[in-house]
Amino acid sequence: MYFQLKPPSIAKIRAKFIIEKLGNYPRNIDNINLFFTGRTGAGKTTLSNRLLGSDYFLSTGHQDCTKEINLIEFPIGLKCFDTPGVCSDELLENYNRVALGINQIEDCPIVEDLTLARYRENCSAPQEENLSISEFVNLEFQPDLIYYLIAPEKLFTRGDRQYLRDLLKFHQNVIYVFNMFVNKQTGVSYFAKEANIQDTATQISKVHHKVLGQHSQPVIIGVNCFTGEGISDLLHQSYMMLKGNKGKLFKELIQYQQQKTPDEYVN
Ligand SMILES: Nc1nc2c(ncn2[C@@H]2O[C@H](COP(=O)(O)OP(=O)(O)OP(=O)(O)O)[C@@H](O)[C@H]2O)c(=O)[nH]1
Ligand SMILES: [Mg+2]
Repeated sequence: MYFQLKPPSIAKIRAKFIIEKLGNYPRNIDNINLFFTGRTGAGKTTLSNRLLGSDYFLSTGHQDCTKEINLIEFPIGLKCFDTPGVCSDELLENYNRVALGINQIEDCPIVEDLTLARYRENCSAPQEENLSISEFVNLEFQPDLIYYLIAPEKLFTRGDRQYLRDLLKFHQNVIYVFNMFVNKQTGVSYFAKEANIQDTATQISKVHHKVLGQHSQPVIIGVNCFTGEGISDLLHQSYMMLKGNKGKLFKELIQYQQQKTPDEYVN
């Protein structure tokens, strides 16, 4: 075959409009601190890149095994934090815990300082700062919303459950994002079996109910961080969870995408 024509990806087009809207947003919003957390390799950095439509981290080679706390700052007041992964290395997990303001794991090296890498639009390299824990705490980056990335084929084991228990004691605005891995060439989903997905969801629900009570329903959604499928649902759930002025930004992002995507797709 000489030519292989593929239709454009709607998910990619939509992601492009997120960054466009954030760049032209007409007014400042209340500060929104959005955190990405989850197990090492679950897809935190890939999702932040896909969501923000720009390969911020890839360009500097920081995407694999994030060790610093990476912060993307948008002039309108949105801050996105990509944190070190949990459940692989206890020291890395303690960095994650410090970033989110939760208790560190005892009996393992305690973190006393950290590196915050700030990425800003149009800057090729991040600005890195070494901060003591108290200096970091004084910056008051309280999470408004947390995307908890989960690779369901890896299940939700004891370490994950312990981490989630600790997280929920401090923060309740958590969206559980199942990253449905796809083959990068074909875009076809693989790995996670229905039973894995069910089992992981059940384990999460148990911990969630135990810490927050039976009335609190966990918000679990499926996305593919690589292709961007499911991101519209993620934005919608973010709007529902944040509500008020902060939630409005997500609503406007969805509306902007809905307005612009059909024309761009046809073109
Ligand atoms: N094949 C495939 N690879 C994916 C997909 N999503 C993410 N990946 C890859 O999985 C690897 C890990 O993803 P990352 O986004 O770096 O994971 P992370 O959660 O940021 O990991 P840490 O920073 O180490 O905690 C990367 O090499 C991604 O390219 C997918 O849908 N399909
Ligand atoms: Mg990462």
